[in-house]
Amino acid sequence: ESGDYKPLFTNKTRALFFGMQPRAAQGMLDFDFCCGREEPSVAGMIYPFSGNHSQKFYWGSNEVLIPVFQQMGEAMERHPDVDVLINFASFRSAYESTLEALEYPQIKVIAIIAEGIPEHLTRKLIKVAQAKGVTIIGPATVGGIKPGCFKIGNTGGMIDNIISSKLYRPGSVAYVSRSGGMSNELNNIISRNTNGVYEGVAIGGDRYPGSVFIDHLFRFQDDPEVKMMVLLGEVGGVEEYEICRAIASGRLNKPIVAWCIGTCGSMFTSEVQFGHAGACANSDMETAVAKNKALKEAGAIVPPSFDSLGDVLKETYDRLVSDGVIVPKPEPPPPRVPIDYKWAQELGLIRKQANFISSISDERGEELLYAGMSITSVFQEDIGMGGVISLLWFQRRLPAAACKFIEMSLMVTADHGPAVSGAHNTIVAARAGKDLVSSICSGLLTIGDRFGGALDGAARMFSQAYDAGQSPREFVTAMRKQHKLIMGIGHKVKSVTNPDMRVVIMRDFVKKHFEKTPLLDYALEVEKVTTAKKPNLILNVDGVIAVAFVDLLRECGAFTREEAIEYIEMGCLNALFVLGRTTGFIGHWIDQRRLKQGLYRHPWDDISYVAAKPVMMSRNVDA
Ligand code: Q5B
Repeated sequence: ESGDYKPLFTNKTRALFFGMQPRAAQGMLDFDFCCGREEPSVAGMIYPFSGNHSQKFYWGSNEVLIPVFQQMGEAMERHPDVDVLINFASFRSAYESTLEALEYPQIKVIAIIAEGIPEHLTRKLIKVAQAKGVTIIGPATVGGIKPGCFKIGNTGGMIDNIISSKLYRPGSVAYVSRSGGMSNELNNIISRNTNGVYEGVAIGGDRYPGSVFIDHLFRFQDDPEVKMMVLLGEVGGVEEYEICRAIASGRLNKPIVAWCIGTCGSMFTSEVQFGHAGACANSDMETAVAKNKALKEAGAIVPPSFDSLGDVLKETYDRLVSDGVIVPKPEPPPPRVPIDYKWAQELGLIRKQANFISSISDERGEELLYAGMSITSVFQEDIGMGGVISLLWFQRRLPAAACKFIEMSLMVTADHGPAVSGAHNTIVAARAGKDLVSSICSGLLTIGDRFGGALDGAARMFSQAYDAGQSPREFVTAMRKQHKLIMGIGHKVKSVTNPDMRVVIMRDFVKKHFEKTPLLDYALEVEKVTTAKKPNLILNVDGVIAVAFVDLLRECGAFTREEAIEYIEMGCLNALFVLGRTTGFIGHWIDQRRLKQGLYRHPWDDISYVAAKPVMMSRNVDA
């Protein structure tokens, strides 16, 4: 054992991130907090794509600010205590950023997370790091963990995993593995069969890792707190033989439990490339079976299979306890760390009453859903805009004729020239320099009983009269007696002699494709009565759509009677005109902009100024 052993990590170790990784930073801060560290281990983040700023993180249940630096130099200067860089850069930029970090003498450890860095670049980095005495962990790794002290990035998983594997306090077992995923498995196995992990490092799966098994095993050998070691090697490479030599020479003399994974490789008839870039046996020596055999012969404790790794660990640990090498300490109570609201919710630990309730769409899953139908299916089944409206407005698929009717309603109401109220307002607003949304809103605000918004009134009036058994004539007379205009009847320019083709198109479609049309038939009879009085009192575009929609709600089979009544009472039918006519308003706004029309001022000769002249009061002389 070397007397001047200096650990890579202590409970004072501080790191800088290269890259914006708030999740990993929060994971480290949670770990720090549950280890009882005095200060967060993340000093700051280096992110070249934004200006200097700070990000908020939890420290227990309080909040702390962690600075983000644009320049690595400034981050180093501001945090001279930092000696670890955790490099989250992608495989494209990890080389440059690591090289840059190696220029700062304060940096002693660099963890490189990226997978896929070209091997020749990694080898260059290794050379520079070795010359400067810097330990590189990775590439292609999660990093490592030293319970009670320091955790690299996402190692060890979420806080519940950290707690269940007792990674908040040191044990006596140090391990080194290639795989980050398997190191988590080791955290679990070691915590169940011994007094826990002292330190664990995943060197990464590349062919040329920045530090190798033996580097870490030598450290563990020299660290007096480590009482036993675990090596989790794998198929590919010959590095495990170096460990055999170190055991044989006595350089490594603490108990080493070792296993190389990938023993199933011998079951394949040809060579297999396992998940890691380095996990491929290029010769018999590189197979997991050969390496396990050699390790056993060298004196490592090699279980018969991975399954019995835990048993072997327990046996070794128990022996060290009975030999007095390990003196178990009383188990401290597991720390309580507040967990993130979102995570707790995912785990089903908490529930919260929602302030909103919504039943038409859901964007949270893999795919956007319209009333339960995925957006992919919406297009695969080509349900069209009518189908989308049927899902979002009525939460159900409607028959094809109903969807077509909805689409036709939008088409016939899309525009009716620049002279109508809504278009006029939109144009005036556009010419006053207002933006698209404001101009459209100005147009939409004119929609009401008189202009375009007579659908709901028409649906109610006609169905009430029909349901009450009133004849068309009785209905017209009753309305007249009440001094009420019949909604859906009458037009400013269209008449019997100048028929509205939009009404004809809708009427003919509905008559042809709807199974039953009792209310439309009734309204057409009403029209006969009103047009007999005045030729412009036709069933207008609002009227025909409204009564046909009532027929749709009542007769198409997709709605119950109660639902049909509810939708009519609710007053949602004007939506068809609103949606349709928005198309035209947008057109008018674009048109005015395109035509570069200036501010509109209504001409005086088109306004009758009828203000009364002030009346001159004669003075009461007697007063
Ligand atoms: N009388 C539409 O009025 C209009 C009567 C009626 C019984 C009626 C009027 C009306 C109900 C609301 C309605 C939607 C204001 C219309 C639309 C979209 C548009 C617009 C476009 C587009 C027309 C003359 C005489 C009077 C009245 C009587 C009138 N309406 N009686 N029931 N409904 N309708 N709105 O021509 O005895 O002489 O005193 O309010 O359905 O907005 O293109 O322009 O796509 O943009 O000014 O199509 O009918 O008629 O008010 O001078 O009345 O007829 O009582 O009788 P007018 P008025 P009397 S579609």
